[in-house]
Amino acid sequence: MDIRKRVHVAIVGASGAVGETMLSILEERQFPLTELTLLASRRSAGQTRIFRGRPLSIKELTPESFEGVDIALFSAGASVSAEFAPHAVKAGAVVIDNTSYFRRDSEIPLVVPEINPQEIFRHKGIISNPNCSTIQMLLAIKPIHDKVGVKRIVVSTYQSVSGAGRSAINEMLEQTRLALAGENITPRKFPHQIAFNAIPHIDIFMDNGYTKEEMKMVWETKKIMGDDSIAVTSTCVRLPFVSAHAEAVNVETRSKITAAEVRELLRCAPGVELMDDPSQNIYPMPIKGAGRDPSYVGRIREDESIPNGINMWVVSDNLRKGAALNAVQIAEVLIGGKA
Ligand code: NAP
Ligand code: 3JM
Repeated sequence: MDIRKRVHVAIVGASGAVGETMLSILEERQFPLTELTLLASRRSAGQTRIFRGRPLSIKELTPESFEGVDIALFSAGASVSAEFAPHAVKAGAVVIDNTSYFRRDSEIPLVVPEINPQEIFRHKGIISNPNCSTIQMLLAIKPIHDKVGVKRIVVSTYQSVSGAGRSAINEMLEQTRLALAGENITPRKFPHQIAFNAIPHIDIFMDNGYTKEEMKMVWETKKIMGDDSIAVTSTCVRLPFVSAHAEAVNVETRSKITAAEVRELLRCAPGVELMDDPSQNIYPMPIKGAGRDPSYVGRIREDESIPNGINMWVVSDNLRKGAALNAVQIAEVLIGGKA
């Protein structure tokens, strides 16, 4: 791709929860476009979406969809990226991929622009966007790692249903209505009833007993931070609210840092907003994070069970910073704009 100020962008998965959020974010941030192409499966081809006040029609994704496209934002699932990202690259586009398909490939940059923007420019056609749970956690971890070194992270997530797509949101809302009416519930998207429940199972189970979502946090943390020595262990749980993920994050550091020092660091950390005043009942919650850009951090405390430890509570909108916004920020760096 030539480095130009205005570019032709394609969104693959434009009718989905992430794709529609990409559309809003490109509009909000006045992304410099020459053209916007919306792509999805045959199921939603022909539907329209409003962009900058005008209807744009969704086209069916084919191998030929990428002619003239400079940047292709993919969020239609791992198998779609596996099949179609190579066609986009062949046509000369840079792919920014929201799926897990390429994330562990050492040749492919895995980028959070506030943390490792320099990685963007070593791409060979594809740049991966990390998992939502990893992005929001690392925005809070990075300043601590730079200051005192992070040895080990123990994280438990409280993830909203929108992370599993539009059909998952609808299923949770419908199950809630059925449960309140005392009617039978048949799970479809989730392995169990999600309404009024907590499910410790996101993505598939791996041979080691962890879920793939949990392992993504382990693998992606090391790659993004460029430090294989950071130990990570994770438990990922799905909860019945629509938007934003929350995380209880325990960090063991290499040397001592106080809670006040962490607050000071995070007050001016890029992509982070401190929300930490227990005396006023102020701390992040999904209803505060939804629809907003930052990774909110609060409940910062010293872990009194070990010499060098910090506990914190991190909340961010999984469809925005966790997916669409991070991808658009990568595109902005690519074209030489703001990050
Ligand atoms: P979603 O609401 O279910 O939307 C899926 C989108 O993919 C729809 O636009 C759908 O089009 C399209 N699609 C599905 N199969 C297709 C095919 N064979 N060809 C073309 N388009 C196809 O899901 P979502 O929440 O937006 O998530 C989409 C993907 O983004 C996920 O599978 C995941 O890989 C990734 N994701 C990443 C993060 C992250 O943390 N970075 C977070 C959430 C999701 P139709 O309307 O035509 O079916
Ligand atoms: C978030 O098609 C798929 O297998 C997609 C599953 C998925 C992913 C993923 O693995 O790409 C759903 C929701 C993610 C993600 O960001 O890792």
